[in-house]
Amino acid sequence: MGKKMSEAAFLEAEKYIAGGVDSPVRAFKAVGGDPLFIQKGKGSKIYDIDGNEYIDYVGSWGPAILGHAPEKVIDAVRKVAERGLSFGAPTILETELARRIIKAIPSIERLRFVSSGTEAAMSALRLARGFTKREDIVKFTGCYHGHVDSLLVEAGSGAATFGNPTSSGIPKDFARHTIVLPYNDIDACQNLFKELGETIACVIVEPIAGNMGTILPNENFLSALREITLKYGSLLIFDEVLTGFRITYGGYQNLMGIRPDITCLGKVIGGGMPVALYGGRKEVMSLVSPQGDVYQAGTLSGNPLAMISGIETLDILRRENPYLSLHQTTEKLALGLEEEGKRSNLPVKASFIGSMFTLFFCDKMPGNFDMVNRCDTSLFSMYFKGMLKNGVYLPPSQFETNFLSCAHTEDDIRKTIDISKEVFKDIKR
Ligand code: HOZ
Repeated sequence: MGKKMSEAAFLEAEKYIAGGVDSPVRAFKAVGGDPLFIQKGKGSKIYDIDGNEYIDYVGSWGPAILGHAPEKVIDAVRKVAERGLSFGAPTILETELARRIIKAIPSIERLRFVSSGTEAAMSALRLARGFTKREDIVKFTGCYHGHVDSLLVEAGSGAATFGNPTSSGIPKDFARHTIVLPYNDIDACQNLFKELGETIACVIVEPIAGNMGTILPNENFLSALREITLKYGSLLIFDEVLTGFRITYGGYQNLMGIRPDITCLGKVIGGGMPVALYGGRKEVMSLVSPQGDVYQAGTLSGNPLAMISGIETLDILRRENPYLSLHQTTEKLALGLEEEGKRSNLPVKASFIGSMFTLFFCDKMPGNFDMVNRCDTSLFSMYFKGMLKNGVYLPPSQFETNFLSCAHTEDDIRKTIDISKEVFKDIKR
């Protein structure tokens, strides 16, 4: 597969853009090689500027649940664009999208749209601190909630990929109030609350961790977090930026029957446009400015193009309810890959739920960040490169989640498994 144009484009980009990319996970630093420059996408495929076609499992890191360039969404965005791109004043579209989300997720009674998951998490923390008048926050190792200073501590995603789970440039004082616990470790959480419960404003968690690869919560982990936070008057924040409208129509919390106090959403709710939100109980959300004194704002928040893209995406998902079928397709793919890996005597473990999956190069299925860190990233790199060479675009890191879309076909799945089979054979342990 020729990559000359992408290579040249990257050299040019590096002259102007820090590291040549606008988000670190796009670079192929962890796996070696240069990133592809994408020309277009359609359905389950993306095409680079050299004209190569790839089956895409990055899906824009989560938003592309309908596949690339879904006609109805594109048409709707085009129509709204003709009326103007941004007004910095309310439009009815914001209410339309908000109504759909509130109807789908019972714990959200009021919400505020922002433009990225980072903003959503940052604002949710501020709100939790404003509401409880407490300062400490609890997060879990390997969970990633965007690049907020106080949350970029022992974080997953690009931070973990590049071996800097705690970023430099964050004053110690900013992270002083961040307490980090192992994911899935409820005893650690209980012990912490016994000691410091009265000072903790909130616990923030990805209910399914997706930024250290896909790691499922142990049974009772999330319900125990709910119980503990209620007992001590702390707020529970579910970061469902990855899982919102991805696992079911609503949040993963719908399936668990848990009501967090605040939820962060992003990705799917914007259908590929920059949209995120934080929302929760009326009583808590009423503190947000201008009603209350917790300040948060944004020039492009609730942008009309982003709103219509979200509305159309959610309407298609509600009508078509693809979630069971997505889960079955993902299961077939993930288990198919695991089986082929094992046939080649490789230590592979497939973790999956809904349309999210990770193939870990590990002897044991990881349940937390420490275990993920014991996976063999050099085997992963070989696998990634082999797949890419044969037309399959995976997230370029062992610490990320693959996403399927409604556009992935039986043929895509079969091809991906067949290609993997050959790639696994070539991987030398
Ligand atoms: N949460 C996404 C990756 N895990 C973010 C994508 C990015 O950092 O660019």
